[in-house]
Amino acid sequence: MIKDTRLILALDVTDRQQALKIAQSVKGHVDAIKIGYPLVLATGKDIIGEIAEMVPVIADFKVADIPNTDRLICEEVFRAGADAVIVHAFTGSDSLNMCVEVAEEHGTEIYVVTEMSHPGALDFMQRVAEDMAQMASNANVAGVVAPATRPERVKMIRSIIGDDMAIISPGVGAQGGNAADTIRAGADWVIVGRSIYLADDPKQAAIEIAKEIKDAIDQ
Ligand code: OMP
Repeated sequence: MIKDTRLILALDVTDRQQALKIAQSVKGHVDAIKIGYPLVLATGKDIIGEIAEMVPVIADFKVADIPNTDRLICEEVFRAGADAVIVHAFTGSDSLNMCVEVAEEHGTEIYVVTEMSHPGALDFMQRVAEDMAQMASNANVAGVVAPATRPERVKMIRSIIGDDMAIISPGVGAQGGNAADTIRAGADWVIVGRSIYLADDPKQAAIEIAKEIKDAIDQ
């Protein structure tokens, strides 16, 4: 992914025309568009390729299965045109390594979930998040997903994975996180959904968040 605006749009709408219209309008103002189950189940997997023609696509299928099933899923998603896939870490290193192998064959990327951004992540995930970040750093992944709702955890995860891997961070806006704090904590990209796609003017909303990010970097 090319690091420019450092903003990723989570396009969790379920209407094809609306999705394509928003994707077109934010083109050039976000570095990637993350799409997942809501949009793909509602419209079909061809939407992946259609959006990827405009903006790089991160397919958020939070892949979490045995290695063989993970391989079949990743192959389908990359064949559909995705530039990256988000994979869960809790299934272990053999599952993760299989996703990485498929990504290498396609010249694409894998991002691994460490600790999620919602309150329920404290029930189980946070206890093993650092181990999962360590496992991700031992695999040849492009980066990890870490919570913008807890910038101190972004900082902790950055200290584990070092500077060679990216952190993409959801939870800004609707979930209460702040883009500038997240970038200052060590995230490379923030992921924003509702605050952009529910805005009256999604393009303007993206421009404003990208400016917040730029100001935080320039400070
Ligand atoms: P908003 O809360 O609307 O900004 O959307 C956040 C997006 O990031 C949604 O697509 C979530 O599914 C996703 N996400 C999280 O919110 N928290 C996480 O811990 C991980 C993800 C993700 O993997 O993208």
